[in-house]
Amino acid sequence: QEVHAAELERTFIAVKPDGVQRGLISEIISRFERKGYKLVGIKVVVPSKEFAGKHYHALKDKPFFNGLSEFLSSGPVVAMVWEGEGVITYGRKLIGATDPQKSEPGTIRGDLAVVVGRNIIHGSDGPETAKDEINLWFKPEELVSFTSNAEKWIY
Ligand code: RTP
Repeated sequence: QEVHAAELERTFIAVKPDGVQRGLISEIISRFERKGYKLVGIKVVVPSKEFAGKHYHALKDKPFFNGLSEFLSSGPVVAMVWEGEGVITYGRKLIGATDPQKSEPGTIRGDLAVVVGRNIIHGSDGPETAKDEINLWFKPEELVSFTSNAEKWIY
């Protein structure tokens, strides 16, 4: 079956400051990479609180919004775009439930985090948010499109 890179779905994934400080960047990248997803954009940034607020704009009425925006801007974040069939929904599965107390073992949060305020990773929750978040964090020229040799063995 022919699958062209340009047609594949993309999602925004971020290792939050707690994941970076705990040395979990490579562990997280590894889980997405081994699954068969393709990294098409990556950078390390310290977002401003205003930028973090934009990222979490859908949660602006939540009581934890201020603390959450402050936390996301408290240190380096690894911002990434991953590509592949079903990557938005399956990426959320790899990540696990929002509250690590409820995430299954085997998921990133289930294996590596304990409380909801320090759940180490973010992943877009649908096609619209994926598009918005990718546009917020990345310029088009910061993303690549390529066909890897492994692809014919994955699809
Ligand atoms: P994310 O956006 O980070 O992938 O998380 P999510 O979709 O699984 O969860 P969402 O409801 O969108 O919440 C975003 C982030 O807010 C923090 N949070 N804190 N009760 C709390 O203190 C609380 N609830 C949510 C978490 O860091 C969550 O990932």
